[in-house]
Amino acid sequence: MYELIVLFCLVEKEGKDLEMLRKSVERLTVVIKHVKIKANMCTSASDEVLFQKIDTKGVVTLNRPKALNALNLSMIRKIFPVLTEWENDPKTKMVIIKGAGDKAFCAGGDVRAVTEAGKEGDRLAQDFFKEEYILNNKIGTYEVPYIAFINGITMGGGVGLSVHGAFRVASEKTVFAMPETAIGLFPDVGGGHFLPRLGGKLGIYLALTGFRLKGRDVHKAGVATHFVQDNKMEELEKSLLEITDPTAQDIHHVLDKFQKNSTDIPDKDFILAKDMEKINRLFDGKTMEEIYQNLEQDGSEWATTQLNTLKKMSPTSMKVTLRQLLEGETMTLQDCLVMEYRISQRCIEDHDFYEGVRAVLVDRDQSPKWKPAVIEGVTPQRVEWYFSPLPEERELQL
Ligand code: QUE
Repeated sequence: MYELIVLFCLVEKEGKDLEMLRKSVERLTVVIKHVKIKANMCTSASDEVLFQKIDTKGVVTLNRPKALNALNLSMIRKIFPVLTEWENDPKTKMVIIKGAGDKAFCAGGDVRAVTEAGKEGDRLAQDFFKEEYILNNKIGTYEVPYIAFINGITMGGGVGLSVHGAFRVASEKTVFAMPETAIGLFPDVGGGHFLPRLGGKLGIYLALTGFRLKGRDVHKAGVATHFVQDNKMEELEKSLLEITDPTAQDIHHVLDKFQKNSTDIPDKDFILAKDMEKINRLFDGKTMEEIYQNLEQDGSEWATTQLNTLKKMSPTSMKVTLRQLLEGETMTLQDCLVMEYRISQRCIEDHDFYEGVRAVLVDRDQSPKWKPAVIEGVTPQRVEWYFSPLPEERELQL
């Protein structure tokens, strides 16, 4: 824009005719376009993802604030090649990912679009999960320090864009959850890998109940690597971008410094500290029936509350999730994603995912009619089917 104004001034001064002006503007427009492509910058407000390369650092901004930056297939298809290009460029020393707006980092995957496609037998339902998990794996194996600013709603698909990376910075605005059992899905995007690696049975508890962690608790649970208060986030980004040729250690140092200075937000005990003994004991079961029995036998108010929460979730989702996390505990991220891709495709072939999205996100009546309606109705054979291999050519390959 500045260039255009300068050009207009020059033309005024020198009294060139209109045709020449038109040609000059045309040439300049082409030049600006090329410069933008070269700099890998997309500045149009309609772009769902923004990319900036600031000398040796890349910044990705999820840019659908009205949809809480929910991740759709076209965003995945924009992010993956840029992350790959940056990783392959030896000059890249750091990548930051953040969400536009002040509400969300990323509220999840665009599961509504996926279920609509699934009903029509559209490829999107296969492609979305496949390409999303390939992106999760890229982040999990990224060779350049990757920093996710998760200061806002971070659920499902948003967790997959952050938790496998080297650094995750939470603020008091962070709300973290893996809420998929409420929509007949399961905690995918590598949930089978990171959830069982949180302390004790915490991951199983978070996955089955969809419990929301907020602020410092996201850090205390081990989901975030750092806590920095929201009003310091901009300054944090600036400080990170100012480091010349940053190493992981330099980044650590800056994050630690900002965390130390985030004392406006009071530090309290971990919200689940008082419940961890019960979580570790009562959510320690090989089957959902065992966990239900543990909670029933305990009979405390807390246990009854948990039981009532679980009874609202998809029984199929819960059984599949429990097995996914128990198996995932000893599996690589890659093997977890292959397993999760199989499960995702079975969700598309089954009933509860459609019913859950309808009840929670479409009609919003919050009254899903699960099939089967109770855990006793979900047979071991049915669970087995969710984990069974796909035809060779449909399997996720990493
Ligand atoms: C459970 C979920 C999801 C959810 C709500 C739940 C989920 C998801 C979204 C979501 C939120 C905002 C959007 C959007 C989707 O909500 O996975 O497209 O704009 O993606 O209770 O699992």
